[in-house]
Amino acid sequence: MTGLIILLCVALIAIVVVQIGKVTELAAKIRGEEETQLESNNFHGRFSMLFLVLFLVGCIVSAVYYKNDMLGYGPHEAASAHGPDLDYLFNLTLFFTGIVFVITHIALFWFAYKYRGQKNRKALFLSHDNKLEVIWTAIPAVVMTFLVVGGLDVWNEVMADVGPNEEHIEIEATGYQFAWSMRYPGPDGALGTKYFKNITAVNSLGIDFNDEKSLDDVVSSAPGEVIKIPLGKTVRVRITSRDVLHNFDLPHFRVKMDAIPGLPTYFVFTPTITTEEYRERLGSLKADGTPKYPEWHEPADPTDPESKKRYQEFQFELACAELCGKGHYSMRRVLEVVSPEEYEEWSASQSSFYMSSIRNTDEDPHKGKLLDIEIQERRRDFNTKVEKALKATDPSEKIIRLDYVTFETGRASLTDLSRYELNNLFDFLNKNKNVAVELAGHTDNTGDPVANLDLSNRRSQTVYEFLLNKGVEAERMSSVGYGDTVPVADNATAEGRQENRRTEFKIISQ
Ligand SMILES: [Cu+2]
Repeated sequence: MTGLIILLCVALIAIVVVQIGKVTELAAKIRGEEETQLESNNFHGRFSMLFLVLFLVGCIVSAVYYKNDMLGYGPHEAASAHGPDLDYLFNLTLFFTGIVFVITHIALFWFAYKYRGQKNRKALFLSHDNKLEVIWTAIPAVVMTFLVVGGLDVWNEVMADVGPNEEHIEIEATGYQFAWSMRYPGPDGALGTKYFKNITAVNSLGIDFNDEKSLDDVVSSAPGEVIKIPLGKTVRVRITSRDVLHNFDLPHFRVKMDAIPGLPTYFVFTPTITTEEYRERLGSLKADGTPKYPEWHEPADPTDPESKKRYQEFQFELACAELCGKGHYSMRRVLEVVSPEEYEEWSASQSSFYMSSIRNTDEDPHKGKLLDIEIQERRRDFNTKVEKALKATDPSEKIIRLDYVTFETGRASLTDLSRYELNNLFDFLNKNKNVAVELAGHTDNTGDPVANLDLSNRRSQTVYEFLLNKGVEAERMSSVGYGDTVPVADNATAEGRQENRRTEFKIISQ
């Protein structure tokens, strides 16, 4: 209905314009061409003055009206250390170009009005004027020099890389169609190397796992995952792309850099405000208790007046600022600035990409070997368990399962990796000279019970001999095979049987 009315209005206006044209033509014929022309000149001259006023007022009013929505104004002060410098440069440029903008527009329309065609007015042909040439070359030259030198100064500061010993956090952003893959350095604080030929379906970044630094790197690729960075710490982002040109854009931090396939770029910045503080700024109140920025106090969900307010739901975002394909929009990621303590806590809770997706798969170059970190972690676990057992009073709590002691199937010979756990046991016995232990072998219930008993006996004996050879006194140890007589889980399931095949030791005296 509305569409029809609009269409009718447009048609009517068109008819009116045509009719006015016809009337003017007729009037011109009656009154003579020249007079009509002069009248038309006067009309257009005045009209251009009116347009000038409306246009300039419109420009200024809209700039003031939308001020709080623009980066650098109202609540949108820069959220990074270098941001204010860039904003200042923008304002400085806006100041000079603003002056030129206003002057040229006034001159343009004023001239159109002042020198409109009039009776007896002759055109002035000004072919050359040295003074004018000098003026309009010199003034822009001086202003431009000022802007360019100031701009270079800011550029050098903003684009400076971190110093060789400067404390910083380095993260990596890899753009691809259509998402960002973020990589964090993990506890060692260093990102591992990567190489495009290593890219596989699982290892989509091509990380080189022969580089020790890669093993603890954390990868966050899911678009819904929040990117966290700590407040007040220098962050260096290594920016790369896997396919086409993308652009790493954090508008609130005034960070923007191309992600180019084959050419790593970077951006260094320091966040100066947390997400929570930025929300408070957006939701701040005036002295009289009314909102400073009312639009941020509207409900975040327009259909639900009870929903949280917009400022409470505010998030910094990472966007791709390069039109990189039809899924371009889906490259948005949320970025959260948190306190350094919260960042540390979050960082420690992340599991490394290598450990969760690569370890012991066919892509793992360290498959079948124990890594130093694993050896240390197992040692820590073992020590915690024995300490607990030493303190325990209940005899059942004095039994410790040797999780990583395993044997060749159906045989009593130790697998190669078992020695690490047995070394832990040896160190424990060596340190606690009063401790005496019983070494026990257990099997599941598959096969002949007599054979199981024999196998468990031989296996516990192997452990006994291993420790004896290392120098533990024979009188502090005994070895027993329990066969399938002491199950700890249900033998009906594969997992249960796996649980039941085990080697344990029990602290007899201490
Ligand atoms: Cu993109």
